[in-house]
Amino acid sequence: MALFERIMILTGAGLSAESGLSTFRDKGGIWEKHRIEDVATPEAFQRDPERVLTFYNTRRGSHGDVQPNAAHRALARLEAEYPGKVLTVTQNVDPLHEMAGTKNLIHMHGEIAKSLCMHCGSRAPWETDLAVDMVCAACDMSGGIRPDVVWFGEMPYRMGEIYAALADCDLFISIGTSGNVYPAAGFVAEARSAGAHTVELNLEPSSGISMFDEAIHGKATEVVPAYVE
Ligand code: BJW
Repeated sequence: MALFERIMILTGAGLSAESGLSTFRDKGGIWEKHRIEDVATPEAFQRDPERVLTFYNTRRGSHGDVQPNAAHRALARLEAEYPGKVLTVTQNVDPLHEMAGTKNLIHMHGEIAKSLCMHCGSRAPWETDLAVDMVCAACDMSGGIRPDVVWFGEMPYRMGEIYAALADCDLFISIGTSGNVYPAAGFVAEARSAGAHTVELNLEPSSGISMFDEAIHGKATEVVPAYVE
């Protein structure tokens, strides 16, 4: 791989598919079994918190003993060994990047292993199933504990840092994402207009394929190690 000074990597559900986690929009994916409006919006939580918490308790359960795959490990090695700067921004709420050893990481859609109190904004490790009547240990209020994930209509996390990195990167690599959800789907255009070389590594061409200078299609565990090593 040519030497770039600042690499930004955007990852999505396809990266964790071979670790056994479902993607959202593929055949058999999460949104085939659940309607977004029922489980992944603030309005859904207001209307029927029990339903939303059941959905996330089940999801968190399925994350129980997942392990990083060869693609997560290749990205962690890249960060550790690359002479330039590498920032990984993930849309995934699983902990597989950090389990593989990635350190310079932004979870823009939050983390399923944490809970968030809507009353006081405090976060806590999420150790038992969440319930509607849980009391926040920080503010003593009940009824506001939710998973620390970003739902439709909410602002993804750390956007200022992400846009600054996009304006500054010279290589942008998008991995395992369908390019359907904004603002992440717009990152390739930002990076490109800042002059970065843009690369897609995905099972199939994403919705943003025309914005990429280079694309390699195949399974993440095959194409990611081959590209970054
Ligand atoms: C493999 C593989 C293998 C498979 N190897 N590859 C019009 C109307 C209303 C709203 C909007 C609108 N237009 C835009 C919006 C905004 C909305 C949005 O984008 N909606 C679209 C649906 C149109 N976005 C938002 O509301 C966001 N907030 C926002 O915009 O705030 C305002 C703002 C403005 C400006 C700047 C900043 C902010 C919030 C979005 C929150 C998304 N949340 C979720 C749920 C998180 C919690 C949870 O996990 O439950 O995030 S939705 C879901 O989609 C999840 C994912 O992170 C996200 C992206 O999915 P991803 O990762 O791309 O997965 P898939 O399944 O789509 O694709 C997988 C890919 O992998 C496929 O291409 C496969 O081929 C590939 N693959 N196996 C390699 N083995």
